[in-house]
Amino acid sequence: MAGIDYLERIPNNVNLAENRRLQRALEEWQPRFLEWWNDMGPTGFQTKDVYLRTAVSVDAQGWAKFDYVQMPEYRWGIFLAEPEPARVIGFGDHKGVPAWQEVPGEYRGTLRRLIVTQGDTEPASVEQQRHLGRTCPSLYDLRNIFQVNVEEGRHLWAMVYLLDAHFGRDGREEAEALLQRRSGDRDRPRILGAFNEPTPDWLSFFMFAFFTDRDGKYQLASLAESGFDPLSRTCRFMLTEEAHHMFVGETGVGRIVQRTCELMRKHKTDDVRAFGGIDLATIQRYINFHCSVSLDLFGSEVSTNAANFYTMGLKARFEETKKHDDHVLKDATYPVLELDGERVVTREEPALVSLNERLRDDYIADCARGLQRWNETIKRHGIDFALALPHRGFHRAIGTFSEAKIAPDGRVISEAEWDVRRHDWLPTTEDQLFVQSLMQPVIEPGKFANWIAPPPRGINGKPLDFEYVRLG
Ligand code: BYC
Repeated sequence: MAGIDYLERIPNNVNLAENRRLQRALEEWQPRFLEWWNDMGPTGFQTKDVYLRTAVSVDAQGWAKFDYVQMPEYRWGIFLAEPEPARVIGFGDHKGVPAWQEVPGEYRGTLRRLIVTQGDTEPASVEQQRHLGRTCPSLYDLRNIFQVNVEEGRHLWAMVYLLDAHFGRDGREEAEALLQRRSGDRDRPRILGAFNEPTPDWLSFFMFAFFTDRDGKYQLASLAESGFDPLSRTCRFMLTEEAHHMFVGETGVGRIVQRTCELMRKHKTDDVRAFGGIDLATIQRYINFHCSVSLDLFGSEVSTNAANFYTMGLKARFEETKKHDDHVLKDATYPVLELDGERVVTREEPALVSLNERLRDDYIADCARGLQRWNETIKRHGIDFALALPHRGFHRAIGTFSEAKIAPDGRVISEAEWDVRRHDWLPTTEDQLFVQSLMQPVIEPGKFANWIAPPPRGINGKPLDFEYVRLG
């Protein structure tokens, strides 16, 4: 396959130079993307050198090249994973037929909608995080958030490539609209709920990278199984970048937990706020919030949309190819937790309509593994406390549980009890103000804010006091 041409305006491994129409469409979009990046990307720092990783080839050895780059100069490009020779569709009604290289006409609208929904999250997250540079806890963390931001930008490019290459004029219109919607805007919000929530502080950012980026992992993995081969290949490559975002989230929260434990031990108190730490109870409330809004991103428990995506061969289960069943699922069932009046019950539902819930199950199990690692840190410090995921019905806005009030332990409760207890379960204004008060920038190389422990090692073998962002 072609290598990546870095001399081109748009680095790519899709032979862009040979497709003039597509090249022109993307070159017309590029300045508008940069305009959006300048308006809505990270505030400040745009002319600073940041030690960034750039993809230079998609094979295992070469996709991570580290160097100082100014963010607007980042090589946002189009990279698809290597094609799998003779790939066939692995599931649904078209199981066994060669994977599509072109959009099947009858699924055009559905596929476009999926790609647009995926694409919309990428610029949204950059918008949500744009003010955080000003309050970074260290240059190491500052570099990490910018790495995440430029990669989300590249993921937007990935979806815009698909729209421009395969959806003609309406694809171009959708590519434009991706730059027009704005996170949190009342009149033209981003498509999915979690991407309209503010990310006002670094605790929220790390939680977002842990919980919401992890939805990205599961959705991208399901789309990587798609019968539409260009979507599959682009998602496969995006997943390699996504792993770093979840690393930032898990280690970010983990380092906060560690620092909190150190302060608890040192001062022999649970109330570490007086010592500039974030108490475990507050961390738990942030977990409850970010977990619940991210659970909403999987859609309704019982969804004909999800069934259609599957039977059409557009979106599969997590690790579809590793599962040992018929990959058609017409006769299968799946246990789904549902609301039955005052009770939460398990019902066997047809497997096809339960695919959102099944993906949510995989996701919850993955989140639980991360929490376990944070809890090991707490245990190592001899502290008797465990962070927990809230029940999947807690604080939901989408699906069956949105119709009731559910406590974090899974009890269906009255509105009155909810009103009294919600401040114990979700971040309060006071929590937010306290966390905000800690957000003072630390920009001296090798120094870290008091509320977060340093990481065990730097980026790409560099020391912790490396100048990850040159502010001079
Ligand atoms: N907010 O049958 P339903 C990432 C809509 S994150 C608002 O329940 P369906 C990233 C739904 O669109 C990964 N609306 O659900 C992370 C539908 O509307 P229409 C993003 C919602 O369709 C961090 C209606 O409700 N990728 O990459 O089975 C940083 C009924 O839908 C929500 C994808 O999501 C919500 N939470 O599944 C950067 C993959 N939930 O069509 C990036 C593509 C549902 O009736 N998207 N609705 O007007 C999908 O696969 C599906 O659209 C969903 C929803 C899983 C999101």
